[in-house]
Amino acid sequence: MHQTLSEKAIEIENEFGAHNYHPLPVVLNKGEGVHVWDLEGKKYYDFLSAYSAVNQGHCHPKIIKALLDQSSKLTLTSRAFHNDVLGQYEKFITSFFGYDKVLPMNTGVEGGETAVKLARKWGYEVKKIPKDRAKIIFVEGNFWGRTLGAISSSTDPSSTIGFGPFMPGYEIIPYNDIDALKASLSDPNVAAFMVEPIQGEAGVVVPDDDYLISAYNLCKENNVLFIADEVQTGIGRTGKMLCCDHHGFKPDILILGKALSGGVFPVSAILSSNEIMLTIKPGEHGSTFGGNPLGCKVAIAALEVVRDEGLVKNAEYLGSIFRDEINKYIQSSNIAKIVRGKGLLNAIVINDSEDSDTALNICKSMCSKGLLAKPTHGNIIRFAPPLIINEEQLLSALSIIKETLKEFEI
Ligand code: IF1
Repeated sequence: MHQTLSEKAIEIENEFGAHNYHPLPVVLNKGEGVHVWDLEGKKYYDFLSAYSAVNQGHCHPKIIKALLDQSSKLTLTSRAFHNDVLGQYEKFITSFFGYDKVLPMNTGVEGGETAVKLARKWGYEVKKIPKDRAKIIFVEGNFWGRTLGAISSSTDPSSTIGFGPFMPGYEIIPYNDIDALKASLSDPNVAAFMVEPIQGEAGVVVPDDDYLISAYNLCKENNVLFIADEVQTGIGRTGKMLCCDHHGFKPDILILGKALSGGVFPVSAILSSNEIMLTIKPGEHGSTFGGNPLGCKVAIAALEVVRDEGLVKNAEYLGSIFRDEINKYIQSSNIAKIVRGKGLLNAIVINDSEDSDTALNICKSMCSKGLLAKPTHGNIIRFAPPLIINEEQLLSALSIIKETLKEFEI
């Protein structure tokens, strides 16, 4: 029986790869700007952006140039020695975000792990919390990766079942509930509160306008560090450089990842003050690739693209068009219930139960019409195109989305 190139590629993956994902049956082999192409040459709008890692668009020429130039010079020294790029990058990124110091890592979850270790260290050395008693407060619905440290704070059974036992010293409270946070902070052993300013995986859950600033102020009042996980919301995605910028405060510890490299190379970073960052002494934390010259050059280029191409403003402007258009559609729809988000991080909640496959079928239908998106948590579809998208492309993508929703109207 004739197999397409994509079917053949999927078969090979099934045969030789772990089955830890269930992707849409599309095999991509080219990416440029807001578009990706599959093996059969079909062109798609990418409305997932590798979960906000390609904010700058696929294969951005300036970032690729930085990658190519550096990759033929020096890619990795380890931190056993210095290299001539790391200091440049550290100076650039600390000034870009307004922090004293950066600790360079690779993946987002390593960023989270580093933030938790840093907060604990600060708790013992500065706040004088008794040895091994430090607590970190997390919120229900959080997602910061797949390590044991990360899933220990998860309330999602698919992240936790079968992977115990878990990390001690964590407390989980409801999201968007200031009273619950206030109660948890009465414990003098709390070192930090770690939270996503908008919960990505939970389904682009946007808290009340005053939640984050109130939480930040409560942390200050209780000598607790506020850790913002901006791995998905950061770097322009929500229409501000950082999502916390919508709320007028700077987190004590900032975690960045994903778009920090424009999707070209794994780069993550933890930014903080001297007082906090210097509690970690030489040899107490790091990684083989953390701060490698290749990733640093790519990250500088990736941040310059966001700044120089006005991607933050573009996300703000086009995101409001996206939500306005979908809200208009919702007025006369019984399949689309809610649209929510900030900037170009949005989601549509489908009027069906979490375990229905309506959202997945809508995504499959949009895929056939040339738009890629993926449901999260059953009945929620996330829409997050690269921030370089223009108004004409957004409107054309919106017509695909609305045309597809119409097919599913009851
Ligand atoms: C997968 C989810 C998104 C993140 C936040 C830290 C990390 C992530 C807010 C860890 C990573 C990725 C992981 C990826 C899919 C994607 C995802 F669906 F899994 F939950 F975006 F919502 N903080 N999110 O969103 O960063 O270690 O992955 O670099 O696991 O399939 P990482």
